[in-house]
Amino acid sequence: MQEKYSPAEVEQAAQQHWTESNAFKTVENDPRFPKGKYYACSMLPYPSGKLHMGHVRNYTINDMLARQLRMKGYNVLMPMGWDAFGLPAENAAIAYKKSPAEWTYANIEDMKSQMQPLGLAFDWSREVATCDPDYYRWNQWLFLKMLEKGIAYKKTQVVNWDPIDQTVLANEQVIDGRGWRSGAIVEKREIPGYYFGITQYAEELLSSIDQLDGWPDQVRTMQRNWIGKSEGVRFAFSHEIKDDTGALVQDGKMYVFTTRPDTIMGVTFCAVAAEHPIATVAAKNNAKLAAFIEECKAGGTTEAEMATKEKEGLPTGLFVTHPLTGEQVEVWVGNYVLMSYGDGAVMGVPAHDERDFAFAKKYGITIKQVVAVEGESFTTDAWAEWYGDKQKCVTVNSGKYDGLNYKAAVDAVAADLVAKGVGEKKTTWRLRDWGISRQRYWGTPIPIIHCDDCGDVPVPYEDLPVVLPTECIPDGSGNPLKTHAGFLNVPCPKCGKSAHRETDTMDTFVDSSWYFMRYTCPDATTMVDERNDYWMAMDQYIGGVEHAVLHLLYARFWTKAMRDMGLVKIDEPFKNLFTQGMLLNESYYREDASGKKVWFYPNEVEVQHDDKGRPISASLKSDGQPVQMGGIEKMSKSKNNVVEPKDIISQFGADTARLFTMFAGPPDQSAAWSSSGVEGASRYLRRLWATALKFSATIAAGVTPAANYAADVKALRFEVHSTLKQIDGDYDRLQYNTVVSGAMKLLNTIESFKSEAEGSATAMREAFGILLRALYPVCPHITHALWNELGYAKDLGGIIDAPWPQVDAAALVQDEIELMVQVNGKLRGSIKVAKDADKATIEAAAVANESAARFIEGAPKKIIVVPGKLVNIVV
Ligand code: ANZ
Ligand code: ZN
Repeated sequence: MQEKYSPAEVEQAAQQHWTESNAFKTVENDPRFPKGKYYACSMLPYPSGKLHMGHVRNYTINDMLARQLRMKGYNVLMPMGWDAFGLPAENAAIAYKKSPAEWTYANIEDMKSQMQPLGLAFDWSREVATCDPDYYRWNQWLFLKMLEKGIAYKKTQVVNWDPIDQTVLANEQVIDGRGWRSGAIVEKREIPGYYFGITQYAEELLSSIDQLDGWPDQVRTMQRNWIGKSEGVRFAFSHEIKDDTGALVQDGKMYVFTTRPDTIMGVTFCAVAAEHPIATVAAKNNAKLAAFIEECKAGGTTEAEMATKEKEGLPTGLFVTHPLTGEQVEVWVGNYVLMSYGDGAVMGVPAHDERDFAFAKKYGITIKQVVAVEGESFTTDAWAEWYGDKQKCVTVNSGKYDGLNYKAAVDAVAADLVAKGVGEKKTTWRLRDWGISRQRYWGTPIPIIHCDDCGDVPVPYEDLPVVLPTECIPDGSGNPLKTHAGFLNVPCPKCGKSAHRETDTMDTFVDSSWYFMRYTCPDATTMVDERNDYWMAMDQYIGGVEHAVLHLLYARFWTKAMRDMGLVKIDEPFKNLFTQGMLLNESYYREDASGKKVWFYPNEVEVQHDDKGRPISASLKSDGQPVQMGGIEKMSKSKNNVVEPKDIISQFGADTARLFTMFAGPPDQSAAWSSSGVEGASRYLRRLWATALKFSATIAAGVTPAANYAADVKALRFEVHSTLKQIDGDYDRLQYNTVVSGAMKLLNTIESFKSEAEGSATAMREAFGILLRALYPVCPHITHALWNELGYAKDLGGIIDAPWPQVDAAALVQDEIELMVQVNGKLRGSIKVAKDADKATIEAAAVANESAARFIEGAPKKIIVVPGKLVNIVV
């Protein structure tokens, strides 16, 4: 055995062994694994080219899970792939004048080579890159199937249009209303696009969230809110408002949707969205209103923007009739009314809707209370929460509806509206159909051919895939497919006349909606085959909480659509979801003359601490002058606080990098990088090596079973098995930081064990074998080496498939137990007594305890024994 731990040698040898033995190749129904399949997968990365420590943390979580479950007898699948289409590749192409394909494939190679030294147990034979025609042909295939089934369809959509670059912009490319590259004022344009009818699945997507009990509650709530089911009433205000042609606008009915029909007698105005037909009519002869409408249309329309924006509006001078009171109600245009929700119009009840309240206060509109809560008083001075609390409310000032609770009032109002033929109960959803058309080059081509005679013709199945030309170098001005004759010009599949291909490509969320199924059968000649039935549903999915809504919802929808086509048998793709936390790091900066922040690498900086070890100031090592402490921030290139895995690996080895990222904190929470933490992890592994060396002869001698264990050996076994029990529980909960602290405790216990009494060698061999296996999923290389060096492999085979150690219940039975001794409730010492000692013996031992005795004068008043825990002496 080598005297000194050399991570580079150890890791190289272990990885070579795994590669040569094809150790991570997974096959279905592998008879070596009696417990059956377990599919554990990390969300696939975007191949940016750079692997960062955050990736290391995520993949180590995945790797620990996979390696431990394999030892427990599961057939574990852990694949990896690349989310390879998308905008950054096009931007890089513009910057470097390279095709997105070249850039992407080079990055994949590069990132893979940065992943390899980490020793992750990926089955690379199942690698998928979503930009590969063998993959995206099935996006196209399922798109065509969805068209056939009416799940996919075409309609016009409003997009951000950059008039200089002649291109559609994603929301994040619009900065302060201007194109990110051209600086041109962005226009909203209506253009045709394809949609997936995810709303057809809204009810099921919502109700089956209840079954996803292996998902974090937070994510389930976010999904529920995103789907946003609202139950209420839809009804019409009648009116005489006419358009230019003299026709009644919307047949004289202005529909609204409300979740509070119980407040209908409190309506004092109505508000419509800027795009509503009544707003259009009113703006004809009203320049001020027309300008306001234009302003509203240009502004952002995200939920967040709507919620925070100052409520503004203008009256239209037009009136509608209240269906129950017959009163005339003025219509306003309000910037908080969304055209895309409900009917784009609301009944304004300022007393009980917070937005209407703010609006009415601002414009002096009447506020009329129509519901009350016992014991609460109403004023129009300021908004109070209870004004909107429907569950507690009873109707007041509402004529024939007075005195009803929420449900009764809703039923009564709805019944009257139904009787008048102007409304009914209705469920409204926030969820919208998924627009998948992107006017972009680097994505899956939408398999449609446009023919002047036949219209939009689906590409015949046998002509798939529609291959994306890979040689284009976009220059930022529009989609290069639009001028690519070879791609564009094709005969119409129906009539044979010359026609042209659709040049839009699919949203990259399509790619990530099912890649995890393709891993199960990457070479299948159909979209998926029976291997997918074996592996899916996935047992554990691991990824960032930033995907809590869109990606996970799309993947759930896609799975249900595939199920309805008979392609899969499952209803939900992911049984368990784990959302890992981010890795953060200190940041340091100085402001230059212009006030711009210049950031320094943490290792260029010396930090001064106070006597409690808290950082108080920092200075630059090179000039000794102070720098500002920027706090602990997400690792980011712009703040110079990124730590590169390759630097840590070359200095300390992959096992240290992995150990640190797991020890840094609970995996589902963010954790801070710390150089001293990394050094600590490295020291621990050197100690592990040294301890193995020190005890190697004892461990070798320990192969013979012991007939009996001396008392101090029993104490060792008690420590080891109770720690193992803790570690087992932590593995089950993916609480890997305390797995590491358990392993640290085990090493301390082993290191300080000096006995040569009966059974000591056997117990030592057992203890070290448990430590190595407990630590193997975190640090697979060093434990692989020591397992072999210390001779465990002779009995148990390589550590990769060694049986997971069992807690020996007998070792947990203690002959002696420790009890805390308190005097007047204050902890003063502890005693060891026989496990079955009687009360008198315990009391005598407690009173005799030296450290407690110092606080006792004369005879104690009372002694209380809490069995198994403590003795309290009252004096
Ligand atoms: C009157 C009312 C009184 C309302 C009250 C609420 C409280 P959720 O729960 O999100 O579905 N609303 C309807 N259509 C709208 C639109 N296009 N843009 C903005 N707001 C709209 O919200 C439903 C409520 O949002 C509806 O119920 C309506 O205001 C408003 F005390 O009607 B309510
Ligand atoms: Zn045709």
